[in-house]
Amino acid sequence: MTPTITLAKGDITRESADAIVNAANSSLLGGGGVDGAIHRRGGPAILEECRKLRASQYGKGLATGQAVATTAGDLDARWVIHTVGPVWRIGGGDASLLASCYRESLRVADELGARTVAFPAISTGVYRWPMEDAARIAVETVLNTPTDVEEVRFVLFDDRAYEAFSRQLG
Ligand code: AR6
Repeated sequence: MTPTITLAKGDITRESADAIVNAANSSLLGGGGVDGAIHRRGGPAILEECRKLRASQYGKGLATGQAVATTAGDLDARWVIHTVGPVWRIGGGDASLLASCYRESLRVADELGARTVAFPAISTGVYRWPMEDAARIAVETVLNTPTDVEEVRFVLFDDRAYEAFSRQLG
């Protein structure tokens, strides 16, 4: 099935969904941007599970393009799915890894039985991926990934991001 794609503007930590995706880093131990906001509002239970994941399966950290779930703590969701986007460097970035973030997050969502999943615009902040290109990869990947997820909601922090995603759906 192809999920219905919806767009929302604002803070993803205010959303209600089965799963909220976090644009994390490979340490899984928090950071700025969405990651910081999710840990702040979600509370310490998320970090506690992240630490356990580091101590068990992910001693070397979570690889770029991969995804793993924890509790959502105090967020209005059942799970947070952490994924690590690729960094945009001068000259470009590995688009297949950015696509992989969306694909792997949906795979994890399917394993959990999540039906609604909220995504931020992965890699478009600290990791500097150009918004227009990131929006294209995000929308194309979701539309081309078989999943039981019924709704994918892109939660965009500002007008620029919202408009870039709107153009992809237009
Ligand atoms: N809700 C929705 N979107 C947000 C929010 C929010 N609360 N806050 C920021 N954004 P970023 P990245 C937007 O930097 O580029 C962290 O330190 C933001 O405007 O959060 O994947 C991690 O620990 C941008 O469009 O993630 C990593 O080290 C988008 O979310 C690194 O940043 C992604 O920006 C990951 O960098």
